[in-house]
Amino acid sequence: MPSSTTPPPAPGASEPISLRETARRLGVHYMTAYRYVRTGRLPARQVGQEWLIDPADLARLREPAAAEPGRRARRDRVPILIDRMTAGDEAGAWRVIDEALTGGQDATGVYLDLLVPALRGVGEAWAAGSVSVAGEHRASAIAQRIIGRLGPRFARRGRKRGTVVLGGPAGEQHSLPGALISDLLRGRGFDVIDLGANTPAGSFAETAGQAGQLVAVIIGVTAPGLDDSVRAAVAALRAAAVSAPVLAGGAAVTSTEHARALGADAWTGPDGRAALATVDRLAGPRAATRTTAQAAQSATQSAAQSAARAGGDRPSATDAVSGPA
Ligand code: B12
Repeated sequence: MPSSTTPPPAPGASEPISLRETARRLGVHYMTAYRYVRTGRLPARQVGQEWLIDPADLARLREPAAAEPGRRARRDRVPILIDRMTAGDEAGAWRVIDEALTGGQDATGVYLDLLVPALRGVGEAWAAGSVSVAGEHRASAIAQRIIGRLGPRFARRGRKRGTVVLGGPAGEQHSLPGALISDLLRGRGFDVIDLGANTPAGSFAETAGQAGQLVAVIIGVTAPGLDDSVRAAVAALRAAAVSAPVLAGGAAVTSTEHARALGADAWTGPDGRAALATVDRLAGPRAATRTTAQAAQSATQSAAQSAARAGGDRPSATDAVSGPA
């Protein structure tokens, strides 16, 4: 046994090192090194009370900062958030969000440029088998908590621009996309009634029928194979003589043509920003005096512009404006 005055032997080059040794090697305060670990920036495993770090990870931690400081750090948050969410580390996941907010990203940016890509990343990892079903569920639960904490930031005072009713149709289990879109719409001054996932067709009609100053009903579908369910919701809205435009959106509705084939008046467009632009157009100054068909035509143009801007494998603008309103 070494005496208490003898310094501990230096660990071998590849042996795991303590947090204190990590801080010393990085030239940072112990608490800074601890924050790197808690935010997932530095991989570590906990043995009893102690964190152990692979020295090779210190080099990886230094490299990105040296290469491209600002931009790199922001893009690097998505994989860190995926890592924290799938590990079930709510505090660590929140720290990533908090860093983004204190770094100047607004709540809309946090949703669309951090949380949405992270959720998609979780899905890819699950599909590739590198994250288990349990990991995906842990990540979903943490996403729900993050949305709960960020939601109040979207509250707007003053006169509302009208009401949007949205939800997932019967059979749809994904509620997070609708919760995100709801907050974003609230942030633009709308009252939003989010019916959540798995909404019976008749409940869309009942809610829309009771809503004051209804701007639009959005049926959001993420899971594939639910076209009939969307058709049933649209049919119930028509049967109840709801006069506001019915939009179909979400990852499983891919074009204006698709939305119309489901009976909807228009498509939200391919992503969250497009959906906001589409609803904004509907609620424009002349919205109150327009017919459903005119409003839907306007929404279609907005979706087309957004699809064209999104580019890549998104549907083309021609696709989005084809066919009569
Ligand atoms: C979390 C999750 C779940 C959770 C949902 C928890 C919850 N409370 O929401 C659970 C575990 C329940 C789940 C279940 C399933 N899931 Co899932 N899930 C996901 C995951 C990882 C994240 C979903 C999410 O919130 N995304 C973030 C949102 C905001 O992104 P987004 O969908 O792209 O939304 C944008 C657009 O849709 C757009 N938008 C435009 N207008 C509008 C309007 C509205 C109203 C909305 C909502 C959106 C919208 O704006 C959004 C923001 O830009 C995705 C991965 C992914 N790529 O998204 C898989 C994913 C969607 N799931 C998938 C699958 C296969 C399933 C299951 C069928 C699995 C199974 N075998 O049981 C079931 C579905 C059952 C059902 N019938 O619904 C696949 C779908 C593949 C496909 N397209 O064919 C995905 C893509 C995973 C994958 N890579 O394969 N899932």
